[in-house]
Amino acid sequence: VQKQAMKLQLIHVPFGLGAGRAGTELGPGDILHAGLVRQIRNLGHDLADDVWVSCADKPAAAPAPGERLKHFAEVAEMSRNVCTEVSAAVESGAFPLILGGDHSIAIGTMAGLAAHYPSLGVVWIDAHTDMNTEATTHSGNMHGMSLAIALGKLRSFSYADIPGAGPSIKKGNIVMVAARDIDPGERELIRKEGIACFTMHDIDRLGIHAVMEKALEIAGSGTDGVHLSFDIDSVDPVEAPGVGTPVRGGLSYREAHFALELLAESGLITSMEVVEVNSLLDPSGRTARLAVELIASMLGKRII
Ligand code: Z70
Ligand code: MN
Ligand code: MN
Ligand code: MN
Repeated sequence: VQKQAMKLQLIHVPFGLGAGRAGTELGPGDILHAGLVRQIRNLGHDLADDVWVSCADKPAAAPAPGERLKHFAEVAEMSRNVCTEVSAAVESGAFPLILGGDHSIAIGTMAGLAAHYPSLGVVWIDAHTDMNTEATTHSGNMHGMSLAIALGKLRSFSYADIPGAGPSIKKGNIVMVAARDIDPGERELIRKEGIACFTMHDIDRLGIHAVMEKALEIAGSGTDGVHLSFDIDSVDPVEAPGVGTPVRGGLSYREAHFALELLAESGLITSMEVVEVNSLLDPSGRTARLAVELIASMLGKRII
């Protein structure tokens, strides 16, 4: 099943202050350098002019020791700008493809999408669940909180603080895939809220095909759009070594591709973001090249 040609809007978000280590701010440049535009054109899609979100690259101040929301001012400003650009892309009729950056960029992405899709579904493919709040975080890194913020679970930051944002995301519309490194407070919140979470254990047990079918059922029924948030650290570090927090036991090369091929086939996905590529930790460049290949699978590339 070849996907229909689409108009794509690349939105680059060179932001890394939500992560604990430097380098993800180089992600958009590294992914472009790995040949993204050529791949997209080969698939027959149209590209609108690229949008670059201007982001703080140097923190205004070092985080205080024990800070619960590190670089909060910078994350909040970036979130407002991403929200505006993602919203504009949807309005223009384009498929937004957002390139991070660390996973805190998803705060603004989902805020902007929710303004247009009042019942947004979210497929969150990640080694982590990014469900920490200011009360549960051990690191203070805001890329570990994006989903909790989307659900309205932080006291000090919500979509109400982002001009033009939609409402917070409904918990029944979210599904996590490939999780294997969950903090105790995150586990508690996921259980309490009853959020769907397919861990690597579930993928071992059921297979990636069945897991993705269930994931699509959750994010795709009763929703008016489905966002794919793809953290490259969902893939095993053997294939994706250039990530800030590598966790062994991740998706194999084919599991990752097949998952995205199935999402493409479903025709349900209305936006995508790819985050956490850190080529400073991968001089070989294979992580950025993998990101390009996986994006191509999501955009309709088939083996034959
Ligand atoms: C941990 C935290 C995280 C990504 C690391 C890790 C979060 N739960 N997310 N890498 N993408 O610091 O909150
Ligand atoms: Mn993440
Ligand atoms: Mn992650
Ligand atoms: Mn932790």
